[in-house]
Amino acid sequence: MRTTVGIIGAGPAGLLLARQLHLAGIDCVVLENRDRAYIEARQRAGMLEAGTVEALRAVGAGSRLDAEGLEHHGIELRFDGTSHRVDFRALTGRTVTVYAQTEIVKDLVALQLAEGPPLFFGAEAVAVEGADGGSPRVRYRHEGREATLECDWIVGCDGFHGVARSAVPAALRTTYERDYPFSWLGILADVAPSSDELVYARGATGFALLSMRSPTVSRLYLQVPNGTDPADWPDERIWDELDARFAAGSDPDWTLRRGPVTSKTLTPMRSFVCEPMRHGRLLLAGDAAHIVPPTGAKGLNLAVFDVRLLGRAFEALHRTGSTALLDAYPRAALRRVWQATRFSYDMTTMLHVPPGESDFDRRIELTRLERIATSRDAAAELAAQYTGLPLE
Ligand code: FAS
Ligand code: PHB
Repeated sequence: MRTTVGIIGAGPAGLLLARQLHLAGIDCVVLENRDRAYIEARQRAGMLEAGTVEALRAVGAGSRLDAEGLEHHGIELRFDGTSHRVDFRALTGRTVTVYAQTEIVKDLVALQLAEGPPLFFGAEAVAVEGADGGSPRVRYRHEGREATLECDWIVGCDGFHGVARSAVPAALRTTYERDYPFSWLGILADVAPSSDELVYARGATGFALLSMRSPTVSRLYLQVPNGTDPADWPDERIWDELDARFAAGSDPDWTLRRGPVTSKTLTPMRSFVCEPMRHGRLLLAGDAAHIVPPTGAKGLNLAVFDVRLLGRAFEALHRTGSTALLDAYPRAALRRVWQATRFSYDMTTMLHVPPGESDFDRRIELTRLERIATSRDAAAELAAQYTGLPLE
């Protein structure tokens, strides 16, 4: 099989890139190792920057998002007996939208199956070859046999555990990593959210986040030790600990509504960046190149930013023959990756309670939070990063 752009992975990055290329008249193929049901059910992100909403609308994937997405104008921070709302609209003029990554994947898969380009499920890429030579190709397994996808370009959108990144020679690859000493226990619950906006809380025993998926489904996260077994957290224990941590705010009458927990997943927390995001005719996008702790709600949005740059770059190449934007991609993408990595690191260290935290470190983090609560400049910086820096 031969195509112009071979895309490995049908997560948000791969699917959005395929849609952009298809609409630009650029031939591409997507290889996805899982089946459709699996990728559409994988519980992950939920908070979209305005740029991500724009990008989905631009490719015709915005109608359900516009109908069901929840536009938010701010978030609430709770810590040390106080509550503080960060008003994104007033501080930046921008808003964010809650719409689950699972729904984005469903919307893009439906469009691609209806209109193309080819999307092969159960197609596991096993190697990327020839990226730095004249014949880039992806070797993959599909329906029990080995096959090869010959390409002009290959984009690795295969996530943190994919194969594309390893095709950048180790001698040319630099990785930057930090693993955090805690994880998130994420739950879905059939109960109306107890707040209209997201609540980030730094309780005495750890972090908690109240998010949502709809007016009747809550999404909540709880900081837990690494290696936690979700089975050790029955519903009552989860709700009790969430209650204790959200009580860090100033409203004694606020209550956390409880309901049946329908999903429990453990997410380890790490920061990871791979440089460069290109090797010859192989480009990396999304989690294949970078991972951020989800505290800043950047992971999915960074993946979208990468493929917005790539969509423009391939379109320019297709129209004019110029590779200038492709050549500029690694630097342009990494500039934003590092901004998001720093922001996500700041949000994570400020809001979590690491094991054995000293009194001094606790006071430092509470002082950082107090600065955001009392300084318009500090609040504006958080709001600018959270809502997403402009595309340019
Ligand atoms: P993805 O990992 O989504 O997609 C990669 C795709 O490639 C997958 O479908 C995979 O099956 C496929 N693939 C892998 N290897 C392959 C191979 N060899 N051949 C073919 N296909 C292959 N972000 C937030 O902002 N907020 C959150 O709360 C949040 N929670 C998360 C929880 C978890 C458990 C994880 C892992 C991530 C979470 N993230 C969160 C980040 C997440 O949303 C990612 O940023 C987002 O999925 C990135 O999208 P992609 O780059 O497309 O990678
Ligand atoms: C979510 O709704 O899944 C979500 C929102 C904000 C975050 C992380 C996850 O920072």
